[in-house]
Amino acid sequence: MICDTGNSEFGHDVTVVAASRPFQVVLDFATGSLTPFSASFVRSLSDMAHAFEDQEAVARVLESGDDPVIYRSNYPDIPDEAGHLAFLTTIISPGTVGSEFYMTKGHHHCRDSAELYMGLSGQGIMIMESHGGDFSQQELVPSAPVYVPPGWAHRTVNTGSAPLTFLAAFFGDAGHDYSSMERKGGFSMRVHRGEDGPQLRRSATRDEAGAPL
Ligand code: M6P
Ligand code: ZN
Repeated sequence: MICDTGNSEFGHDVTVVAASRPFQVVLDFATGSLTPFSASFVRSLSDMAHAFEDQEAVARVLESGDDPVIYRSNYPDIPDEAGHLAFLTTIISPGTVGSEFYMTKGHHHCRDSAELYMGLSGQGIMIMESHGGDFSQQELVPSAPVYVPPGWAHRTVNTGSAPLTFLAAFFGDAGHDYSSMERKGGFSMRVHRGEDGPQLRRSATRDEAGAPL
């Protein structure tokens, strides 16, 4: 369920399975595939160009005729209703736009509610920001699930040289709200490739206190 306009990936019909009876999927930790009951969607750079800070770098890539896949997600058809537990796998490609690592768009939930992330392969960082502007980061690696409390926007960043795959589970009626963070100018911090590894840098759209400029 999307409570924004302009994000239809979760809106299209998926007829692979109705979760009214117990079912099981086979999860491949290396590739993130969920079989046999899943549909998938892909987000390429052109689908989320504004998420990246360096707009000149975005333009250079797109004008060269390239439109790299930033991430893809696989999901079974679970109703977007209270009481259900939706889950997906997401695979973020390795790479950067300018110096900023490939990442998800990042969202709040329309109904503030928690989410659990479990790294499957690769390595990354989750950045999280509350409605009030508190910031938190956690590594996302296999064997160390990350709990995102209600009211915290969340974005996942691939800081490694291999694909980052993870599983996320959230309430069926949570919904995806992208525009709240966009209205603030995006997340207050961004993850860049630094000389000694991943480096967290304040977003150019935010002042020292994290307020939108
Ligand atoms: C995780 C979950 C999904 C989300 C996906 C991509 O798998 O949180 O709900 O859609 O990551 O994140 P986003 O939609 O913010 O780009
Ligand atoms: Zn979420």
